[in-house]
Amino acid sequence: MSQQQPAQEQPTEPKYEIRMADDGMPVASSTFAENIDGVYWTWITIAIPFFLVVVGPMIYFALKYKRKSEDEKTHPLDHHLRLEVFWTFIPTVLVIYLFWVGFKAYADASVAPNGAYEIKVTGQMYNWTFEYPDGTITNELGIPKDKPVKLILSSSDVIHSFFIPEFRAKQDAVPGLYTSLWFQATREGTTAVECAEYCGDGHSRMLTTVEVLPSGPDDQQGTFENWLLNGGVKTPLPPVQLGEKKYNALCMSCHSLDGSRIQGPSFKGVFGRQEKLADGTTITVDENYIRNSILNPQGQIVEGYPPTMPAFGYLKDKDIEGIIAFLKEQK
Ligand code: HEC
Ligand SMILES: [Cu+2]
Repeated sequence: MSQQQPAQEQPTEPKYEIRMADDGMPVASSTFAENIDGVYWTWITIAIPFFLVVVGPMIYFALKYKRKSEDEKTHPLDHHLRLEVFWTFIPTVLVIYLFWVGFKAYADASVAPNGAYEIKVTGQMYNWTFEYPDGTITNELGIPKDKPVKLILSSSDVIHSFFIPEFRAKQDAVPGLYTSLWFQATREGTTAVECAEYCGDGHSRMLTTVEVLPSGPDDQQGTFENWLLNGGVKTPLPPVQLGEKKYNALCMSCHSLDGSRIQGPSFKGVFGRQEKLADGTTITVDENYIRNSILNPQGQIVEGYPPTMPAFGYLKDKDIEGIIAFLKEQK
């Protein structure tokens, strides 16, 4: 059923890019990211030499002093107080030091500063929604640079985990519970947001982006405030592009563009298609059918598919029109 498409016909992949630093880690793009990397490198630099110093001689001695026969005498020396005090003392000091390093970084990363900008985040199989204080709802996070931001997370189905690798920030999103996560971004640009808790077969595609914008007046192009005023876009998009953006954020995990079946029917050639429904009737896919499928997916179920599509009641008319325009393009 799934056909290979020539490369140029592939849908343009959304950019879920993570910028990488020279040390092999994602670029540290939040105020506490370097602290957290510091903990990591402290542990690594202490753990690797200790591992070698302990395990190396252990293997060597185990081989060298292996008891060769039943009547071979073991060495009478089995205790050395000074040596034991010595090798108990050093690890104790080290462990206390490592605890302190880790605890301090954890405490800094856990407590949001007063007055942080609050955004409500909801995880759902398989997308994220962000709700801003002014009521704007988006599927891609936009935040001001150099300002503390606090996310209040929850989930409408199973446990997800909200993860921004560049920020070294991760927190579970749990149904029926609010958790929180804060950070202050230090670098402009766009980076990936991942789901870090296996949540179902669309988990690996539960991706979105966070765009860090300079803070400034809301009538100035390119600022976070202007972005928010425009409903979460830098410049208002033409319908097809808006639809593509919504598709990437909300529908891609279940509907392909290349004819292959994921959870739902492919959108390849969807517009104008004759569809057999579970109740035995046949319909033609038109604007109203698509609109109803988005707002009330349980109303008409395509035959042979499970009724698992969530409703997207919060989408604005403009978004739905964009999606319809985008689907018409999928010939
Ligand atoms: C969790 C998976 C899932 C997501 C996410 C999802 N859908 Fe669906 N969708 C389905 C399934 C399963 C069906 C088939 C059963 C049905 O008709 O409800 C379906 C059916 C449809 C249909 C009818 C298709 C046809 O061939 O008749 C349309 C249109 C549709 N979805 C649009 C969307 C749009 C637009 C989005 C994003 C805003 C979306 N869906 C997101 C699972 C999903
Ligand atoms: Cu998830």
